[in-house]
Amino acid sequence: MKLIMATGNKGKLKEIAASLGNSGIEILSLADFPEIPEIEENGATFLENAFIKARTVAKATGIQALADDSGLVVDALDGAPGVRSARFAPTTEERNGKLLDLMREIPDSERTARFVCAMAFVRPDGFEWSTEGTVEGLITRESQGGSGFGYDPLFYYPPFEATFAEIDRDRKNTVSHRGKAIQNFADAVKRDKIVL
Ligand code: ITT
Repeated sequence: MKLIMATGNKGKLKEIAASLGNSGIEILSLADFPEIPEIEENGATFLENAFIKARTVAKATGIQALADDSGLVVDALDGAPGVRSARFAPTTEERNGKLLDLMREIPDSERTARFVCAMAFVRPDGFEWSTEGTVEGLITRESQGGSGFGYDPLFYYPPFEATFAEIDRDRKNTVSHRGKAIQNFADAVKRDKIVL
């Protein structure tokens, strides 16, 4: 069966494809549908934005869609960058530099943060389902590691004593916000709560 991942983010897509690797699901992405215009993510929450993306893509293609809206929530910054994680600054480098700057004076004990991932599944017949995954960590004082994407080099995960950019994709998927959300999706498919 076909499933469109309603994302243009290659980092997300690789993680999701790795998690659903043996499921028999044929995963397409927005790269396969260049005619779909850019989707405006104007929701107030991760979940609202995930549904905006999944509904738009399911409607435009007539194929069931799964969307991931995610971001980094930093306690010392009152939850920023949050739903604006992708728009915090123009490039990944600038976003990460800006976050490090804003956190410069924050003591170690107050550097707590979490990644949040809301996932929304929408079928063209109107069936909808959603889930959320989170993972707790700390914001580093400098960029550490070269794997992963986005804010991964700044997100220190204490149980692994490493940032998400210092571990490989499969290890990240075992504990990450996205790994948890996609596992919930796979479980729901397995238990026939979602019929693809
Ligand atoms: P799509 O909307 O096309 O899926 P996007 O990159 O715009 O792609 P979001 O709107 O959900 O996605 O923004 C997510 C932001 O949070 C983006 O800047 C990511 O780099 C960051 N982010 C989300 N999950 C992450 C992860 O696992 N590791 C590092 N950064 C992450």
